[in-house]
Amino acid sequence: MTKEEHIRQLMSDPIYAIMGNAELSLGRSNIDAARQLIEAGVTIIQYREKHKTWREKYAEATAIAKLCHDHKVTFIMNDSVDLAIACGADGIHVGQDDAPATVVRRLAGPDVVIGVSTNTIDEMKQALADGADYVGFGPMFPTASKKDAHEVVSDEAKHFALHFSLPVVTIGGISLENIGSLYKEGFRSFAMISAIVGKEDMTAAVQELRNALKA
Ligand code: TZP
Ligand code: MG
Repeated sequence: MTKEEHIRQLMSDPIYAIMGNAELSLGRSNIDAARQLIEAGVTIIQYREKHKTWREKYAEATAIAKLCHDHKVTFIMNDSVDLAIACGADGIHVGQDDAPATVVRRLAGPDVVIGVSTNTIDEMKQALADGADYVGFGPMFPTASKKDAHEVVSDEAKHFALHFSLPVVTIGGISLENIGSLYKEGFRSFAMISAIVGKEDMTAAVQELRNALKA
């Protein structure tokens, strides 16, 4: 798939699953989690593993990238540009403390999707100026999945995000109970850890989230 096709997928499928870190995934292996996510019909998967060695992540991410490519699933690597390039990821997602999108672009080339985590209006503007393809925006709600998460986004930032020129992927504390409220506010893309890989039956979890968006 081309970069444009991946971005289209990101804009048309509201569900963006983040996996990695077994303790957030009921102890599943990352390969099992990826396989189950693909079976559940997820089309955007981010690999976010904060504990393993580079070699371990490389081996795992290479296998998951292949699974994703075989199923036309967009595979995004969190944090690490070198891992993303090495395993053939479709995209790279960087935070405010990681390499800026300008540098990621220089290293990874024109064909990779770049996402940047943002919490404020200034961070969204900077991501756009730096050449990001989409922004992660949050936390929308309090979350236990990220120890150093920022405060929940302001109403002003939400308003800005709803009119922003880049695709906005909301994140942070999104659940079956509150995803509908974000949809009603106008948000169309939702990245989740606990509401998907934190559930025993991920197929049911994804289906319920999709149903909640239709309701
Ligand atoms: N970035 C901002 S909040 C967050 C990340 C990675 C955690 C999201 O996890 P959950 O379980 O969906 O709240
Ligand atoms: Mg990061």
